[in-house]
Amino acid sequence: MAASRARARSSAHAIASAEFTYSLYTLRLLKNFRFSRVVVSDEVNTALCEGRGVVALESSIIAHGLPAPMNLVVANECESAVREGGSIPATIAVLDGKVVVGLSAGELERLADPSRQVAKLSARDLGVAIAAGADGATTVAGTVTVAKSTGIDVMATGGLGGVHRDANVTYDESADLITLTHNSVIVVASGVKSILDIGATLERLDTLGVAVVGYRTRHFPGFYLRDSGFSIDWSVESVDEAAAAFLRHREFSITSFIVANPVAIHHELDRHLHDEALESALTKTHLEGIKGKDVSPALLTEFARHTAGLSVQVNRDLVVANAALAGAIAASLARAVA
Ligand code: PSU
Ligand code: MN
Repeated sequence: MAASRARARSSAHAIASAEFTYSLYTLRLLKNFRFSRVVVSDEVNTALCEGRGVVALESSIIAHGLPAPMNLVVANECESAVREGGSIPATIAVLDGKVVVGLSAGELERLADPSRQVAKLSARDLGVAIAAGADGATTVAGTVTVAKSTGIDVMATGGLGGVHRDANVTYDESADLITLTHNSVIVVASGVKSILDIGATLERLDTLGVAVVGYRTRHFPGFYLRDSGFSIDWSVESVDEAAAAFLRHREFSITSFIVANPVAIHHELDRHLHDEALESALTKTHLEGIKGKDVSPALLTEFARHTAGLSVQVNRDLVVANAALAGAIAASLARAVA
């Protein structure tokens, strides 16, 4: 008797949850139809509907941040790393004026092809690029914006944009920062790029109310280096702790939640070489009068030249590690809200 009641209860529950999943599917289909400028891949769509972990990956690092042909290799490595972490990767870009969430292998290749000049799309560029029917690769700001509107809670990148060293004169502060004030997602990054004014960037993140926690560290990472010299107030010791802290954060704030993950010990750049390369990169871009969205790619390129490619290898190692960690955090988050 008791057993049959339990069976009835559990089958009622199964029907209710099937209906719920079904209505989520319908909702998402309708949404896709209504906003047909956004194309979510079948795999990502199914994962979202089933409540599995999904990680958004940016594409500006592929099109503008890393040299070909290694950029495509890294893009694929990031996707595999997310899968190994237990989640589904969704690399995001704009192709022929459509926002694609979950690029196919062919689409990734197209984006990584250096002979195609794809635009660098921050959040403000999305609508204009779509209307123009353009191709574009999304920065952290662009990616987070699309991720949030698609229902993806976690993204991974190499290093966030931030306040540039001469910002007191140029006002050059990446739109990544302001975008993190109104998109409640987890962003896994190895801190901010070391070409920036890291202290000023941390102050801005504080002012803007963006949460920052170190992953097993209280030292804020310096992108190519494990330690930027700045400390962080909070750290988490596991992916479950990161997911739980984000869920609590989201109850009180609409801002993003940065998980700062330092590059592995054996992979960091030699500090002396780093400082030399930085000096040289800053001088060169200043002398050449490089401005706007070309600043970050130009600094990264000069860094690579000065370190004979070592910096690119470090960038690769750290972004793949961040994708793996993001995959594990997204899976934990999915379990926590199931
Ligand atoms: N992380 C990397 N390499 C990159 C970037 C991040 O390891 O190239 C990109 C991201 O897309 C980030 C952008 O949003 O650089 C910042 O550019 P800007 O400073 O112009 O906002
Ligand atoms: Mn800028």
